[in-house]
Amino acid sequence: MKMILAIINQDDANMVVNGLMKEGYSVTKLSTTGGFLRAGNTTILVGVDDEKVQKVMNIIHKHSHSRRQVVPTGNDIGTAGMSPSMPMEVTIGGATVFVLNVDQFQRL
Ligand code: 2BA
Repeated sequence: MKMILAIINQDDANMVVNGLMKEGYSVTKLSTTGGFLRAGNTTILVGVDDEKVQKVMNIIHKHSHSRRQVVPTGNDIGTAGMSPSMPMEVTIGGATVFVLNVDQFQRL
C-alpha cells in the first residue's frame, strides 16, 4: 500500500478531490502553507493499493494546473544574494506529489 501526498493549488483543490471521490477513492484534505511564498495551498492524502497509484496520479494531474506568479523578494523570502527590491517570477505546480510506503493500515 502507498500513501500519496499531493500539494496542490487551493483553486484546484475541489476539482481534484471531486475527481478522486467520483472514482471511489478516500481523500483527506489539509489546509497547508508553502514555506517559500507563505501562501495557502492544499495538501491531500490518499491511501491506495500499489496498483492504483498511477490512476490517482492521473486524476491529480488532470485537475492541477501550473501558474506563474511574480513575487516580491522581501525579507521574508529566502532568496539569498538577491536585491530586496527585485521581483521574481516563479512557476507554481501543477502538483507536488510524494508517494510513501505504508507499513500498516488499520481502522481501529
Ligand atoms: P512554496 O514553498 O510556497 O513554493 C511556491 C513556489 O515557489 C514553488 O512552486 C517554486 O516554483 C518556487 N520556489 C519554492 N522555493 C523556492 C526557492 N528556494 N527559490 C526559488 N523559487 C522557489 P512548486 O515547486 O510547485 O511548489 C509548490 C508548493 O509545494 C510549495 O509552496 C511547497 O508548499 C510545496 N513543496 C514543493 N516542493 C516541496 C518539497 N520538496 N518538500 C515539501 N514541500 C514542497
